[in-house]
Formats: sequence, structure tokens, C-alpha cells
Amino acid sequence: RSDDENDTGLLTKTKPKTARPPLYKVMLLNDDFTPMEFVVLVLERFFGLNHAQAFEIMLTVHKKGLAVVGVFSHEIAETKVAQVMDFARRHQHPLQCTMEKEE
Ligand code: TYC
Repeated sequence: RSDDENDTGLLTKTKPKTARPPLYKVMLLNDDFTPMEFVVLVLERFFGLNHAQAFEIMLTVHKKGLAVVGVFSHEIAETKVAQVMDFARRHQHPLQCTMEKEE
């Protein structure tokens, strides 16, 4: 049989699959020392959120321990994590930002 003919004898089309690149969740982690307003600033500056959105996500991290702040390609996610970690370090805050492959 041909590739496009299955065991019922029916003709079917096998759709060529184009693999999509994996996406990565970027997460902020809570800590006891980073000021709330600094986290809001981070979310506005590096994730393009408005003040209300930034405040809401900051509060979610504060209450739940962590939250996803965005989903990006590997390269963009790495850049966001590096920008946040560098900004926090320069201001001597222990804020942690990590990335994880989305399933
Ligand atoms: N828990 C911090 C405080 O009470 C605020 C905070 C929120 C810190 C979110 C980190 O990712 C964070 N000042």
C-alpha cells in the first residue's frame, strides 16, 4: 500500500507536522525582603505590565509563593530572567526569577 492508504483501504492524507519551538514560563518567587514596590517596578519595566496588572501579580507571588509572569521562547525567557536577576542584584534585593519549560 502507499503511505496515504491505511489498512481500511481508505485514502488518507498525512499532514506534515511542523514542530513548534517549546515555550518557557518565567516565574517570580516570593521572599521576605524585596519591597513590594520594587517587584511592581520589575513587572512594569521588564514584562510590559501596567501598574494595576503588576500590582496584582506581585500580590499573587506574595500570597502564593510564586507566579508565572509571562510565557516566552527560550531566548526571550533567558533574557528576561537575566534582566530581572541583574536589576535585583544591583539594588541588593534577593528577588529570584526562574524559567521552566511549559508542558
Ligand atoms: N514578600 C515581599 C514583602 O512582603 C514582597 C514580594 C513580592 C517579594 C513578590 C518578592 O516576588 C516577590 N515585602
